[in-house]
Amino acid sequence: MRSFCIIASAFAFADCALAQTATERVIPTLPPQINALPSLTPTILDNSAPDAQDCPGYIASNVVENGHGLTADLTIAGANCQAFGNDIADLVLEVNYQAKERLNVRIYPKNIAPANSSWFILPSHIVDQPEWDGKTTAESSDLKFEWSNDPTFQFRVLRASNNEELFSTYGHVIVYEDQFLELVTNMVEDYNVYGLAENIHNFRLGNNHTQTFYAVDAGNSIDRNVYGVIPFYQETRYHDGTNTTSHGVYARNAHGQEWLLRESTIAYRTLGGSFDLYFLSGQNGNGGSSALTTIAQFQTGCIGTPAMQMYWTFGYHQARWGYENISVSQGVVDGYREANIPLECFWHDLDIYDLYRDFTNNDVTYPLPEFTQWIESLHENGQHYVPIIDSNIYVSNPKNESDTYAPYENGKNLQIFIRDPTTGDFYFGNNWPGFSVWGDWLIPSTQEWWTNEIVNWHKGTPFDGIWIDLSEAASFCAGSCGNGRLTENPVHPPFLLPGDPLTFDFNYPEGFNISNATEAASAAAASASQSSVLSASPILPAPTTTTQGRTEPTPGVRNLNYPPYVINNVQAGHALGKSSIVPNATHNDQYNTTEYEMHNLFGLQISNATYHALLELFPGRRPFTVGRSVFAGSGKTTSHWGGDNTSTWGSMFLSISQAFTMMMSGIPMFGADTCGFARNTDYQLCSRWMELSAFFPFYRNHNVKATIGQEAYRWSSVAESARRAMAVRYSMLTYMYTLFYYAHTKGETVMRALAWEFPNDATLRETYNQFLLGPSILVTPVLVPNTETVQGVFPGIGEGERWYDWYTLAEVQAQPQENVTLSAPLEHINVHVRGGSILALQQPRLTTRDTRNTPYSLLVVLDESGKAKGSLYLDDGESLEQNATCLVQFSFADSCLNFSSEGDYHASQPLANITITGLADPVNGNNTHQRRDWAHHGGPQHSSLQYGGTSCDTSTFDTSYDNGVLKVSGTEKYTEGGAFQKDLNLCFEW
Ligand code: MIG
Repeated sequence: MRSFCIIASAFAFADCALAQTATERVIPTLPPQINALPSLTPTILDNSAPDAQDCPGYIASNVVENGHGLTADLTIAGANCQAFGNDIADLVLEVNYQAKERLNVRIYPKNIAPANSSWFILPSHIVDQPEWDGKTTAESSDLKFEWSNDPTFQFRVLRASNNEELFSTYGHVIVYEDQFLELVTNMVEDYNVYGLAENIHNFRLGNNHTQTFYAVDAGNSIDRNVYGVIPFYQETRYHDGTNTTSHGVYARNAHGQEWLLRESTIAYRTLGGSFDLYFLSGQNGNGGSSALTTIAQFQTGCIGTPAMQMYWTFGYHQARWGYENISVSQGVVDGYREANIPLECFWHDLDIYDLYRDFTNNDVTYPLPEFTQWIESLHENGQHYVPIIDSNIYVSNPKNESDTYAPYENGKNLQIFIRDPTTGDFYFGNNWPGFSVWGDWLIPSTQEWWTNEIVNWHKGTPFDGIWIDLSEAASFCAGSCGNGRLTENPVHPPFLLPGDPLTFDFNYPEGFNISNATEAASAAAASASQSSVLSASPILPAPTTTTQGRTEPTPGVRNLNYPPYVINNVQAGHALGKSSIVPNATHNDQYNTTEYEMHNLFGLQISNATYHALLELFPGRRPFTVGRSVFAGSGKTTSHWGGDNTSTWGSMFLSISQAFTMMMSGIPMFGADTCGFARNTDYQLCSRWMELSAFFPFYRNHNVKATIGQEAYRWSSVAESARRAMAVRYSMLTYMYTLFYYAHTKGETVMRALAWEFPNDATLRETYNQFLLGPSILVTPVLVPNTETVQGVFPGIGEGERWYDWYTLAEVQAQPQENVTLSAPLEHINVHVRGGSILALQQPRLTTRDTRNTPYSLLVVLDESGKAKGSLYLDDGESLEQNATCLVQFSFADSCLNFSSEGDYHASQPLANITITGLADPVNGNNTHQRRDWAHHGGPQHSSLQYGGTSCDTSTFDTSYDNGVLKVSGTEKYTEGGAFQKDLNLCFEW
């Protein structure tokens, strides 16, 4: 199979895929040359490449201090070195103590011709540019900037309180060329750096990793560049188990770039722009610093906090590429209903379109008005609908009057597409529909056009949100390959695509040969025979490539398509123009900004435009848009999915660290294609993955064409896993929603690494086989096949932490750092609740709407001193601006439960019952607390309830006590006006 992998340019599925079905696509086919580009050696692998550190560096002069920082001139300290571009002799340095916790260092060219400004300056209207708060001074800052001219300009950033060096270019030169910037910081030994999203890599990035940033349409690109670019890292330093410190660095630059994490340094290299560095102290009010504070500072101070999502979006989503028609789609909806598995939202992929053209409907398979009615039937059942929109727009055949495609014609009239510099006409790339153009988001009328298309399309396809795909932006050919060929549309690229003949995917997850030996054998045979048919008569020839090394910088010339520094782009051949709009394509703004500057921003811009279109369509309602390519700040408007992963155990595992990077990047509405996108899944992997993703904010099962179906009801074990995991998820939807409220208002994280919650435990610094949801829920998924147990740690044990099994409420017995073996039958995911938490729960139903209408219950989980607290945020679940909200604070101490709320939002569901666990003495360590010997009495003797200040009769309560767990029901009677309408005080006497 591997030898026929000629799909690799568009689909870096390690093995190519797919379909026995006949293609719907029409020849002509583009010639192979149209996809062929020279194959380049990435500079990091090129031993003959110049070392930019041999450049002369700069000398600072004219230093002017202004109380909140300084400005200076930087002048090149020797001859131009032309390492990977043309040196810029005169630079400006600006240092600003922008806020107590944030220091900014900017270095940019002194003389920028207006027409060239986009080479160097990233506009603040596209990506937020943090500025001085107007009050912080050098003295009041958490941080301290120091510099020296000896031997050339170098700087460092210290923590003011103890002079801890956080960042230092001492001993390294600054390199500033028109296509290459470099600075190098010294790192502490065995440093712990996290973030640099998006990546599919270990959580702790390690001391020997290169993170390349260039938005790319490539599946499962482990350790390489991915769809998103968020140049921010957080560093943790352990100090013998106490007072762990943290700080962060954000480099506001959208160019192609690389971060070279090496043993004692990190080198930061970009293909342009400026140095615009933000150092975050990570310090909270107490002078200590933490990862969570650093991440919050990045969001609140630099990029903006994430959008609040509609309540229903936290329900379960089913997508797939290959739902052929309405009745197949309805079959999926029915399948879920019949299996009693919640289905909140149904998603359609390209299948709904006529010839893959955005905003159309396929007359045969998805005809209107039946299709409209079908979507409305979902709405009637409390379900939702989200379709895909591709980033590229089909170009009408100019010679065929019956082929006028309105979205293109409308955009053409407005002249709003990206241009080909060689012809001055639009840039005609290629994607699913054939020759395609792309909206130029730098001009305002592009938004009007996009809004208009989306609003019109909604009339027949009444969606609730939009899925934006291919926003890197992806093109199947290199360059403006439609030049002179537009009459050939629609056209197929010179390689097989998923769904083409002889592309059925016969790959299964690791371990399938053990769990399903017979099927594995027949899949291997079928795969071999497909391969031999394909090799006997190749459908399409493989493109040929030539080899070319790095380009030499030419004085006065910027080589956009082949910059002298070659980043380690994951695309075969590494060229920037591979599978994307080429860098020299131009925009229609006054500077004719090129894609070279804009490439990494396309995804951010199209998602923003979609957000605004949805606001027009649904005024006042929170837009739901899920995008593939993201940049720093995308979370303010969009959600994100992990892209084309594979149906493998490894891919499932890495989805957790990928999620952590998104939590760090202010894009918490994140989830991976559950059960895996490329390749076939199997019952074990899909069971485990349905369980795992139930604890990710965005919970969607999605699958490629030409593989077996993987809806949760297709295997009894997967169905059972899904029902059980979703029951847990839907019970705690208000908790997830409350976490989002704190993400939106304070930059708190939703999923959390154990290391973030337990910062002094250095043994957790690499851990991502377990994670927390907020501070209170610990998830320990099974990540390998053929097992019924799982190992996990229970952080904090021995230091006063208590953990309880979600299902039994029994306290976990473990030693400090012990890797505890837990029972994990296939349908079970281990979930534990942290002592000290109070969660408001509801009863799981098939939709979030119905779940939201069930009575509340409270789960009180005691810490070692018999206390707990929690909060609950409520609103209408939909409005961008809320008329009324409600924030409830819960606490339990001294045998009394209290809550009170603020705000006018009224949730009418009563409080049905209360469960308190942890009333027995802690099972771990030697913490026997005298004051809790009441727990041995076999339950409370009395209880007293004050609700809204009025004493209530508790004799009708139904109370049970068993082994530390007290259950009280019968509270409905007093709370039928809405559980949290009045303050509650419930005390027990033993
Ligand atoms: O060229 O729309 O990541 O989720 O199913 C592939 C088809 C285009 C890539 C997306 C994937 C989607 C697929 N798309």
